[in-house]
Amino acid sequence: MKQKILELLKENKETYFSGEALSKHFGVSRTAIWKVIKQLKESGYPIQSVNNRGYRLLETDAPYTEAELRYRMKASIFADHIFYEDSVTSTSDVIKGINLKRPADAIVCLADIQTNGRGRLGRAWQSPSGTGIWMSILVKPQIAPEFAVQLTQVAAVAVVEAIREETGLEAGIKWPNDIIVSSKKVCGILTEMSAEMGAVNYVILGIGVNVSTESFPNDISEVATSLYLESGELFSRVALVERILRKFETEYQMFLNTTTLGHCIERCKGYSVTLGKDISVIQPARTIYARAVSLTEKGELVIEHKDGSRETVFYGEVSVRGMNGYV
Ligand code: BT5
Repeated sequence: MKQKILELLKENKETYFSGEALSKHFGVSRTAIWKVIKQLKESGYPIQSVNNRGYRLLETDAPYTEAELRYRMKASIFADHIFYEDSVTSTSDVIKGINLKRPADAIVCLADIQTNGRGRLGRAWQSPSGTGIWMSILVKPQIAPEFAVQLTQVAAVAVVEAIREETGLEAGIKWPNDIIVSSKKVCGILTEMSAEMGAVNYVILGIGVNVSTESFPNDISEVATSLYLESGELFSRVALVERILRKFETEYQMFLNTTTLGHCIERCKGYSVTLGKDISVIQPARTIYARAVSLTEKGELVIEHKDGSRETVFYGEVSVRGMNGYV
C-alpha cells in the first residue's frame, strides 16, 4: 500500500488528498493511512499535512530510497526486487541472502554505506555514507559459465553511458572493470558468479560510483575521483541509479540474445582508454609488457607484443596498468 499511496501522490503532485478519501480508496482505516504517510515522511518525502485539506507531496528532488527506486523502475525486470539498506557490510554479500529469501531473476541491492566494501582479489573499496552509489545487481542468465565474464562489459557500457548522459563528463572504460574520468577512477565493477558444471546459478555485478566525494584517503587520492570533483556539481544518486539500471537492462537483454557483446563492443572500444596504450598485464605468474590493440566480441583484450605477435587476455586473470601510472 505504501507504494500505491506514493504513486498516487507523485502522479498528482501538489494536490491534496484527505485521510478520509485515502482510507476509502484503499479500504483501510485512517490510522493505517496516517502510519504510511509517517513512514514516507521519515524516509525523506516532503509530504505536507494540512488541517481540513489532507496530504500533498511537494515538488522537490526525489529522495534516495527503496520506494522511490521501485517507483521509478516499476516497469523493468527489477520492479519490486530493489532493496535499499542504510548500512551493510557489502551489497554483493547482502544480495545473496536476499536471493535466498526472495528469489527473482533480477535483484538490486543498494546501501548508503558499506562497512566492508570489496574490490577484486580481496582489495578494499571505500564506501562512505552519503557520497556514492554502492549497488549490486544479481541476474540469472541461462548461459554457460564461460560466457558470464562478458557481463562486466555489459555493466561497464551501461555505467559509462549513464554517467555521460547524466553529467556530461567524458567518462571512459579502463579495461576490464574501471570507469574513469580525467585519468582517475570514478567507478569500479566487481563481477562474481555462482555456477555449477555447465550452468550459471547467478552473476552478481557490484558497482561502486563516487558521486559527491570531496576528498579521498591518502592511499587512493592519486587514483580516485568523483563526479563532484570533476564537474563541481552535485548529482542526484537516484537519477543516476535509474539511468544505470535502465541502460543495464537494455544491454543485458541484447546480450542474452547472442551471448556475445556484438551489440556493444564497438561502443566499448570507442569508450576505451586502454586501447592504443602501452600497458603492463600483471598475471599471478608473470608480467607482460605490450600494447593494447583491440577487444574481441567476448570482451577480451587483444595485446600486441614487440615482435608483432598478438595474444588475447581474459578478465579475472590480470591487472592492467599503464606503463607510467594508473591508466
Ligand atoms: C574494483 O576493484 O574496482 C571493484 C569495486 C566494486 C565496488 C562495488 S560497491 C558495490 C559492491 N559491493 C562491494 O563490496 N563491492 C562492489 P579493484 O579493481 O580491485 O579496485 C580496488 C582498488 O580501487 C583499491 O585497491 C583502491 O586502490 C581503489 N579504490 C578503493 N576504493 C575506491 C573508491 N571509492 N574510488 C576509487 N578507487 C577506489
